[in-house]
Amino acid sequence: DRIILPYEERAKLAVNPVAKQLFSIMATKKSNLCLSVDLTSAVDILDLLEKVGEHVCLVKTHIDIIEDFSDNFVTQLKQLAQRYNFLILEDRKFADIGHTVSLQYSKGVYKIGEWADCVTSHSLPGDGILKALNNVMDCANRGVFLLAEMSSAGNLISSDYTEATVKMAAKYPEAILGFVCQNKKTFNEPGFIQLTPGVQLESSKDELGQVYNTPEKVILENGADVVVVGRGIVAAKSPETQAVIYKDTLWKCYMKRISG
Ligand code: S5P
Repeated sequence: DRIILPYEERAKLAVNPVAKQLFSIMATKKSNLCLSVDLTSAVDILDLLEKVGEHVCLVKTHIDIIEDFSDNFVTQLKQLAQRYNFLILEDRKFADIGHTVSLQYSKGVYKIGEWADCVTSHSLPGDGILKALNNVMDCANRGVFLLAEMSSAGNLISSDYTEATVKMAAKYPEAILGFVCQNKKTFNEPGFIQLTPGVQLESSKDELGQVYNTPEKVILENGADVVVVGRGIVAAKSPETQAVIYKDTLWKCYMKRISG
């Protein structure tokens, strides 16, 4: 059962090197917290990461919401990642035909492939999307989280879709870090990582369909390995204090889970 294995053990079972690295960073930093820095100012993002970088294993960006994007932002982001030992996930949610996705990944203003350790992708278009990413990425230091489920109310993903997504990933194991999903039954492979968003300290929802579960629920019941928190930290009065609270709470749940 993957969910009772410690991250150190799962690092050894991961095929993709970035997945190995993420498991190792979690074990070293004692943090399974992914911060979703959904802010629109580059300066604000860098300020925030200066304060909370030491507490997170992964930083998730939506690069296309930043109003003052520049290559210098990317340089500084990479420096912070190095200094605080976290990885960068660009939450691009690719969803087009393979050819278009390979261009979206490597070209344009953002040149995602140059700086993001990993990206998110939908499986909707079929396995051409993974073939494209696999071709354009260097899987020695890049990888993909595939969306197998979503957190939002009323999303159209069915259990058949989820199952087919996991099967699709099995065709490109060297490119895949794991799945964005909500349920521990989604996959068994211990070398893959379960990335779970839709988390706050109290279960609740926002006014646009987002559904929040608690750390206990997502880690102990639902099998989350890395937990994505956005507004729970970013919109707090003191994001730094709140990041520590999330980090400690999430880690305690993980420790409880692996101790059986
Ligand atoms: O199913 C999903 C998948 C993702 S990647 N539900 C999500 O909410 N996300 C992302 O996680 C979403 O795009 C956002 O960046 C983050 C959740 O942010 P929060 O502020 O609701 O915690």
